[in-house]
Amino acid sequence: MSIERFLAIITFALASTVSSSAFAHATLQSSDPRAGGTLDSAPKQVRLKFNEALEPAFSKIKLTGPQNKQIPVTATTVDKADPTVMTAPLPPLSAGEYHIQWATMSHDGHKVKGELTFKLK
Ligand SMILES: [Cu+2]
Repeated sequence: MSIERFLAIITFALASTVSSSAFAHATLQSSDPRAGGTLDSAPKQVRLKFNEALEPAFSKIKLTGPQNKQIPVTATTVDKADPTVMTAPLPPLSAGEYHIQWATMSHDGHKVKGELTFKLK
């Protein structure tokens, strides 16, 4: 291998490492209610914790209840003290299965979304 080719490979490897860490997407790390959980009492809010800071303008939580009914979630907020966290207050919920759908964008401009389910006794 020539020295030029060797340097080209090293440069490419370094560039890939830098870009993958600088442009990693926001990923959900934990949630309350937690995914797949069964609750004894109705949660008062949804709290989602991500691995990086979120853009408030693109951060939204939606809730679907039993019989696929849309539950109005009025205000999704990105925590000012910890911008990796978004929360939304919930109206009173009755027993059944619920789906939380979330969408957000990290500072690198990549939009991500996901869904999780919980049950209320
Ligand atoms: Cu990204």
